[in-house]
Amino acid sequence: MKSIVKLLASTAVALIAGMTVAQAQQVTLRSAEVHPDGYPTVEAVKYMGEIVNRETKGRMGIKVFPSGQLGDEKDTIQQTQFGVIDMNRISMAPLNNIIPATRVAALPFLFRSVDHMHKVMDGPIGDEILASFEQHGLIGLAFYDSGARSFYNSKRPVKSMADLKGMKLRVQQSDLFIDTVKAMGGNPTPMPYGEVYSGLQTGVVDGAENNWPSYQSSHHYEVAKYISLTEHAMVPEALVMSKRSYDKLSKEDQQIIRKAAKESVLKMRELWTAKEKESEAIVVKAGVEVTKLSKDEFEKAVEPVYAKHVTDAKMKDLVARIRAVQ
Ligand code: BDP
Repeated sequence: MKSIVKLLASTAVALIAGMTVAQAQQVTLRSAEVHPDGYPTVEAVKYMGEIVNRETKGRMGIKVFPSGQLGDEKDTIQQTQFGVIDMNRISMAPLNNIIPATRVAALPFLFRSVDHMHKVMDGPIGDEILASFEQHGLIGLAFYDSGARSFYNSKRPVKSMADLKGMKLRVQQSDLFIDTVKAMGGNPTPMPYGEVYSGLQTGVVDGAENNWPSYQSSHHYEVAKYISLTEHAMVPEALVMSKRSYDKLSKEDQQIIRKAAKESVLKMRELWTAKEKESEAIVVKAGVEVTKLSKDEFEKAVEPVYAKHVTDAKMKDLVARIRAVQ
């Protein structure tokens, strides 16, 4: 009996000692990312980490795990909800099946221009969408730029919708995207980003769709040299934190995180604008064939996607308000 008491007492002492050490220790938030080092989103989150580090006098930092080291987006989103991963920079498309409000950002041809998208996402509508993440275990911190997405493939130049007919096209893991590609006549194949290069190379898929920086940095252009500027979707990136990790922080540290995330948006914008131009130049120099085409028939073809996905009053209202933003 005596020895048990002794053991318990010593364990308690060890625990308390451990706690003090832990409190003094630096907290490092692990952040998931599918893009490689140097990609604008990676650098923007690192930049946010520097601000957090400075503001907390070294108590807290962020470590970005690039190139899908922590898994593909669908998996890491779940792990972020569980608190296994603290932060995540993801496209809003793989959030579509989890958080209804994110669907508006992936609706084809909803944003009229990058300017329109910025006005919406930087304003109250963007804040409202970010706030809706919380009931799904995620804290929406900020949106990052992601340009416009266009189709590319290994088969032929796509000059009109007829050329897309029957093509096996990789899409992000989002039902909305599956329906969008179907509506345009393609044959959608959902697949994690990290598998697309080999999918294109081996012919599992004929094509995919993405923005210039992803097309270039993923090397997809090497195995799918025909790109058509359909610019059918402008899906901003979302920077999120696990609600479980967030709730462990003091109110003061939570504010530091929120503010640093917003500050990194400006940095991201600068990096993005430069990278878009650079990536386009790299792929053109490498010999990809760029096709400009009229978007009218594509826009018309996706009308049923709205009929299917913008059904409840809340979504209808959100879409109407987005369209009204000048
Ligand atoms: C890129 C996004 C990235 C997505 C990828 C994709 O930045 O988050 O994983 O598209 O298509 O534009 O999966």
